[in-house]
Amino acid sequence: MTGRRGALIILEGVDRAGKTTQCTKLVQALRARGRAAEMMRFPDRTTKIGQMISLYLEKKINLEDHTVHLLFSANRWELAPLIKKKLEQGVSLVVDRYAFSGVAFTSAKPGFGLEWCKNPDVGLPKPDLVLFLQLSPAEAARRGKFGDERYERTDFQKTVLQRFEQLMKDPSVNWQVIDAARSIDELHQEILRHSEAAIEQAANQPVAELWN
Ligand code: Z5A
Repeated sequence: MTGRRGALIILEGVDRAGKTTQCTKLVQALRARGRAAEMMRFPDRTTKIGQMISLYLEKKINLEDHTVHLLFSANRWELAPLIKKKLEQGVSLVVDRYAFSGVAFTSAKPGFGLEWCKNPDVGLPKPDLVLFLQLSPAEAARRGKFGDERYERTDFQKTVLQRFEQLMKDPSVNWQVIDAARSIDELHQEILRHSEAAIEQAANQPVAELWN
């Protein structure tokens, strides 16, 4: 690798925690500071696999639970070469959901263990920073009702949060828990501070493999 690489920064969190809002603001702020930065999101609904996932989330088609888990993972793998290329070109990527959502959502379904759920994503580009936007169900409810998509139900989201909490115990991942109940700007300042530190730290290291 020649030159400084970009950092892989992931935003995770429960429904309506403000991930998309913060990803957009973070990319704008990094660019304003002269850093190369781009946003990505998972699922990426623009690819063939992503279109199938989108139909599933919109409840227009049904898919067997193992199958859809593998499709979410395949959606990340199909973009993994692009992620690596951008990072090596010095572009920092700010990503709205990643493998952690994949594991948390599937393992919230009956009969799915964390380890099985993690396996398909083992070896993906490893994030340099995972920001978990923490928001209580009551506070999330104040930000509006759930939409009509699959998984947008209070009981299911509570189990998803428990699974995220299990994943956050893994010290091999650089988790930072952010109290998302504050104003958009307060949150943004904290997220920017963590991101700047991660970008500096990642600059001279090779891209590692997740859960390997
Ligand atoms: N899924 C999966 O099963 N497996 C996988 O591998 C992956 C995903 C990757 C994708 O949904 C679904 O797929 C998701 C997980 C599953 N299912 N669920 N639930 P998506 O990515 O298309 O959409 P989303 O992630 O569910 O969006 P969201 O969670 O609803 O929103 P958000 O990005 O966290 O929040 P936002 O859009 O930025 O803000 C929500 C509202 O709150 C909005 O009106 C904002 O103006 C407001 N907001 C934001 N921040 C604040 C603050 N600080 N104060 C007050 N109001 C705020």
